[in-house]
Amino acid sequence: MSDPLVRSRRRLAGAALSATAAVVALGTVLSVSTTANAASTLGASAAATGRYFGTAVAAYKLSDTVYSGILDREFNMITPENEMKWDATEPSQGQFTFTSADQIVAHAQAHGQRMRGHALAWHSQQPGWVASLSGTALRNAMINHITNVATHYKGKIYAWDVVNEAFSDNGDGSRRQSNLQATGNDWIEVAFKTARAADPGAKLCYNDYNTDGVNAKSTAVYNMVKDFKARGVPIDCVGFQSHINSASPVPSDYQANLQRFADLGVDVQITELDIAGSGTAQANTYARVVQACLAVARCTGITVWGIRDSDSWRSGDTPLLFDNNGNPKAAYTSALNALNAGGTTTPPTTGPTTGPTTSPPTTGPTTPPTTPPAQGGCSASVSLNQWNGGFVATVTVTVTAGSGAVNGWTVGLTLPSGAAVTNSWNATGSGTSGSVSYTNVAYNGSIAAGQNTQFGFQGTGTGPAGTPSCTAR
Ligand code: 9MR
Repeated sequence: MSDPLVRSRRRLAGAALSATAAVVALGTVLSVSTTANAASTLGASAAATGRYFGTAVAAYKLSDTVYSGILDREFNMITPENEMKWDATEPSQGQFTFTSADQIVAHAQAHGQRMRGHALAWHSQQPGWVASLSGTALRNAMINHITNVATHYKGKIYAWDVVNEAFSDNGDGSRRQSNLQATGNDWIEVAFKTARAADPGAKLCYNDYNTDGVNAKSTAVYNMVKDFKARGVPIDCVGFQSHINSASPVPSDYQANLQRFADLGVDVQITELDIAGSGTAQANTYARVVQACLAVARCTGITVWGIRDSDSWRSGDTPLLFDNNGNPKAAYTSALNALNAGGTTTPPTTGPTTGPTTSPPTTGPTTPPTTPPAQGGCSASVSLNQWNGGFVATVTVTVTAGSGAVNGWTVGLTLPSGAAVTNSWNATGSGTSGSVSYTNVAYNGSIAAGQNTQFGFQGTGTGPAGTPSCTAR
């Protein structure tokens, strides 16, 4: 008798009643079961809105199967917790060790995870030898460090924390006093330009803590980013560490702060998230942070600073998403639900958004030289990263196979008119324009037959063209 519309309304009413009963009976479980097509891992759920979900990783834990099991199931971005820092990668000047960091990169590549490089220039975790340097020597050491590390990982890094924690907590927006700052206020932009030259495909980020809300420190960073964008200094992203505890709660203007940076034309990311606490309070705070990122279109991802509570640098705060046994906590479910609830879809992932106005041509060979041996048993070739207004030249000096070892070398190059060298590394330079030459330093003069070494220099204008000369001793 009743018409189909009424029958249908009754069915809907009945369904609504059962759903209400389910809410009462199931409580919070309902939010999981009613989310259509909900992804079941953090990484997959973040990917549904074009974002990533990452974690800090320690290389020595990769052999722990509970650890790597969670890592590979849940996370699609990795930040090495310590392995890419200056003390780890250049323990002695000019001697680079990448073993542990390479292990993490290999793991990421084998499991489809992307990498955030951390950190090229930082006042902390510097190797001991850096403490004895200052002025130009320190500036050149920093440039050499960035060039070598970023070159080693060229093409393998989604984003680099180029400079970490360079602003003070004084409340006056000043720079942090550090040995790097003492080399001149331009050290940060030099670091970014150097990183861009070494790996033009990586996004270049500034990363800091206590910048999560609008305050004097974050405003100082904001002004720096604005200035960089105005002057064409390459910067693509800003990282907000977000180490949250009772002394440092989530600011009320967290989302607004992310948004004001995004409005400058950079991506923003939550880079070292951990939230002290437990239970519902902790779970709710995780949801709040996730929601803030999802509400900002250019917030492209979230990284937590470790996997299990026991992996945390602040393990006493139990600040992470998994307990010591690797079981997901309420905070995990809450973060996942918040991700599954969706948000503003981020723009498609692209490469760096600023930088050279013309793509840097690779004018030199990237492989060992193919030039004929020059007099004295060595040859040299240049790999050039050129951008609008500047360049970094990486020179490979190769001792001719079968010619016997050499104990020293000098390479000569010619710079075009208007070009000038600003600094160099792993060699002693003579001249800054026109004809310039570079001679080995103490640790790279002796080279066996068939072996090679590299040095580099940076300058303004157009880099050298043609084949350099090489004289061996
Ligand atoms: O988690 C890192 C810990 O293992 C190191 O001992 C510590 C040393 O400085 O650095 C920790 O990571 C820091 C990160 O690199 C930068 N932001 C603050 C992090 C916590 O101190």
